[in-house]
Amino acid sequence: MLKRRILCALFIILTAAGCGGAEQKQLNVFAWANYVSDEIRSAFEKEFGVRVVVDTFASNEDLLTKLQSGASGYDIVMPSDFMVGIMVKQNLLAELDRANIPNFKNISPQFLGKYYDPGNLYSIPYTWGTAGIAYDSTKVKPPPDSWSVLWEEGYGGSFSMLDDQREVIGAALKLLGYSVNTTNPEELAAAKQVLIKQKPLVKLYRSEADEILSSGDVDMAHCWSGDAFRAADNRPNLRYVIPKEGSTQFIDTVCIPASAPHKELAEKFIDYLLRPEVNAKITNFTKYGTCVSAAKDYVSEKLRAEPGIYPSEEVLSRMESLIDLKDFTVQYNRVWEEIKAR
Ligand code: SPD
Repeated sequence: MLKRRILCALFIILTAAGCGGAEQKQLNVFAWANYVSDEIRSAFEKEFGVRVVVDTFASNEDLLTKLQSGASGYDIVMPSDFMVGIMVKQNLLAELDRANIPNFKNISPQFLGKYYDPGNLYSIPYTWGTAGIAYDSTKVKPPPDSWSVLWEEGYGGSFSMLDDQREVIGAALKLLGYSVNTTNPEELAAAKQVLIKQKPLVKLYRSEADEILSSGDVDMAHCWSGDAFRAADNRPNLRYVIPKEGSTQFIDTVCIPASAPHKELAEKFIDYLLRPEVNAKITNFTKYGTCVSAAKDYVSEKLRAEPGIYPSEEVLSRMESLIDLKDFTVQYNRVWEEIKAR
């Protein structure tokens, strides 16, 4: 009897201390596909004695819709640059407690204080990269240097476009010589027309281009840089090009939703990601650029020397970051819906 009472008391004490609830010990992450490796996930689980569950999304708009629909249950989300600003305005993100993120000091200053979150009150940079074209050099000849290859009849049915409205409309705008952030209705209408013309040639719209390039489903893909190099590990004939007309450049971030059930644990996770050795593992896995200077020492030499991952200043000067288009966003939404519905 005494033993049972002692056990009961122990159970109540542990539960009140938050040690007994299984719910307290789960970190729910909502990330881009192939962004959080099993290695990172399980090492964090082991060190912190918690469970990490990772779900994935394919575009910033999908992530926004999920957060707008109410308590998502997610503790960590990974919006890109322009989407951070949109989410802050809609009160969807929690302010980060820097006291719980001492490794914030490891972030390279060039990735801090950006337009989308000037004080980095809500976001820390995770990786950075570009959008371009990955192609099988034995099948796509001569090597493409322009977005126009994605409009060539001869490649009809053999390539994919990202399933991401700002990126796809952005590629069409660049093809036409316009800004990816245009709010000129005529320029947007012209982009819509070329995308409608392109649609019969597109095998599929898919953001996880690394997967369909690796499996051989497509020979060419509009994709993000890291995904092209991930696929090239499985298909060595793949090459990545940033078209001469220019393209988009992005910083993907780590944030905590305002409704996160486990904010402190989420901050511990963010701090963990900012350890140089851990951050280098992220880069070695995702093949995107690191935002932590000391991590570069642990990044594989091959990746450090890859101009498709760390482009020259000349190439970077042709890139644009996506920005929040405010009220004009509805026009882009409409164009995207029309293209997808055809
Ligand atoms: N597999 C990881 C993909 C990361 C994509 N970042 C998207 C940037 C959108 N502008």
